[in-house]
Amino acid sequence: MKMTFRWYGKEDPISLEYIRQIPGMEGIVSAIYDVPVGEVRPLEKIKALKQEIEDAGLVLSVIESVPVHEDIKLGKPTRDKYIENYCQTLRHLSQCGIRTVCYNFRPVFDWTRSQLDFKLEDGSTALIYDETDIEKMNPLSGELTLPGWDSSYTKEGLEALFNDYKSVDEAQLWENLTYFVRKVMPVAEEEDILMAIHPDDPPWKIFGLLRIITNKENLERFINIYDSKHNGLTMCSGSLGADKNNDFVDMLKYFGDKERVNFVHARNVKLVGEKSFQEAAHLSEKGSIDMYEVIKALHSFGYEGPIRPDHGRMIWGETGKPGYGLYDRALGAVYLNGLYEAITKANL
Ligand code: CS2
Ligand code: MN
Repeated sequence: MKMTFRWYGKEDPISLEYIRQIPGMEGIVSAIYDVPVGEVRPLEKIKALKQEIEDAGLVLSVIESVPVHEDIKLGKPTRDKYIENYCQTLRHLSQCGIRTVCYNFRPVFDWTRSQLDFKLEDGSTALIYDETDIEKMNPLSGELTLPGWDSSYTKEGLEALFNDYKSVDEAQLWENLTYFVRKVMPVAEEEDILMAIHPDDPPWKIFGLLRIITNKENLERFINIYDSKHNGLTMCSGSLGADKNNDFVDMLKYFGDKERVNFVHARNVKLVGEKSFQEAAHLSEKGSIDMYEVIKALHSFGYEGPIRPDHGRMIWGETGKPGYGLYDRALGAVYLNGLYEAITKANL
């Protein structure tokens, strides 16, 4: 496996120089952030990003994400134009040597949490999801902003979008995903890009909005839409592992053996209720995910692709983007690499 770190570009308070100083760090996961969803990511911008990262002694390993326009998820007639733009972006990325692209297919919101600075017993803070708090929230109030929310939506824009989704049921959302996958994957194959859909985070319906990339059965249904290793998965332990019915390690082995694991996110979560969880340090004993078993699974199918520590806590007084500080994610990266070294040597 190749250890990578998410970096939010020039806006990120963490410098590439610091990231490079994390022992065992090989690559960067980033994106073109200043182009609207649905538009082509221009070649020049990708080249500049790649250059900046290489100048710092790292490589640009993964683009996370190339976001999917809502019209595609809604199956609107305008989707063809946006799908063509998506394919053009893939061609540009390939020209720059990018081989892995992460994306998601979630209506309206990316990841959702109820609190950003929940104090854990050791004084660090973490993101949490509390079912009761979420139920009290009104996403259409026009006041709510949480990480993972697209703050560019106006109140009216959000209302219109919620309305549009009223006519899309689960079968229709699958159909819209199928349409997208069948158009995009031939291009990904031609351009030698491994696509990696990210599971829904959390993996259940939220604010009445459908979520379909949620469990083993649905991941299986997804990979069967298009039979190619290019149509693969981001196995995110914290997203899938938030549902107690998901056996993440079993899923990892299952899809790894089928050569569909194209990217891995390692995040630990502590399940504290039916649909409530706290994000935790990466160590197995701190959460509900056994990281030793996760890395052992990756080792068992000879995973050579990128992995990154997903969210971390805020520790040592650090402030910044919730979930994306330097220190705890760096500790996570080193821990994961340590597990990998130990498992590799034990098997020799
Ligand atoms: C990520 C997701 O920050 C995170 O939790 O795992 O936001 C992920 O980047 C996107 O859903 C991928 O499209
Ligand atoms: Mn993730």
